[in-house]
Amino acid sequence: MSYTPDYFRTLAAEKLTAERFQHTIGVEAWAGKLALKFGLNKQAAALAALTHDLAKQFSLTDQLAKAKEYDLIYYPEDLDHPQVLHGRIAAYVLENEYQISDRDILNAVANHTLGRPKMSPLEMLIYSADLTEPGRNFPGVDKLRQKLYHDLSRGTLACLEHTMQYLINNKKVIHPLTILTYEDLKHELSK
Ligand code: DGI
Ligand code: FE
Ligand code: FE
Repeated sequence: MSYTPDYFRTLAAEKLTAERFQHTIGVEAWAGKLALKFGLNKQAAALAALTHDLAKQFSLTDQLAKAKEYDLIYYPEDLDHPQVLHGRIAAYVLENEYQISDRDILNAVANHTLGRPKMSPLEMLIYSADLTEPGRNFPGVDKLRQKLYHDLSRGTLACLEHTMQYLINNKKVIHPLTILTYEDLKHELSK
């Protein structure tokens, strides 16, 4: 059995709510355009896009339990904010139940919520396409899309800045990985 984008699109349609499925195919479409623009593997982008939120079908309580069971708790903050865990859980399931072995795809899924220092182009692509897919309509999203299409790394930095500002405005805790990702990319781009 080979697990193709078509397979995971059907799985996502079955498992996810209609709204989350719409979001998922929005990420697939936008990630596909960006992959073409930046010379990245379109099939890999589609696979990561279609699977990135698959673990969101589980309740937060179940996500927390699975993350503990699979040894996916890396920071104390993970326990206080279990909504950041679903990417890691999806990547674990893809590797262990679907025999997906492409490390870059697994990393892109695992790190789509918080990023990580030294993200690959595919990881940046999925992180940013998730925030700016066609269904998102927050103020400034078009500017982010333009920045991204122009320059993947600088666009991703702008996405991180947007997310941090959003968290500050809403008095939410900025996860340490979000900060590390931001500082790493900013440093990388200042060289
Ligand atoms: O799964 P999505 O809704 O498509 O988007 P996501 O995976 O980027 O975000 C999932 C949730 O994680 C969303 O509610 C925002 C939250 N989040 C992302 N970064 C941080 C965060 N929450 C906190 N407290 N701190 C972060 O740095
Ligand atoms: Fe997500
Ligand atoms: Fe998402």
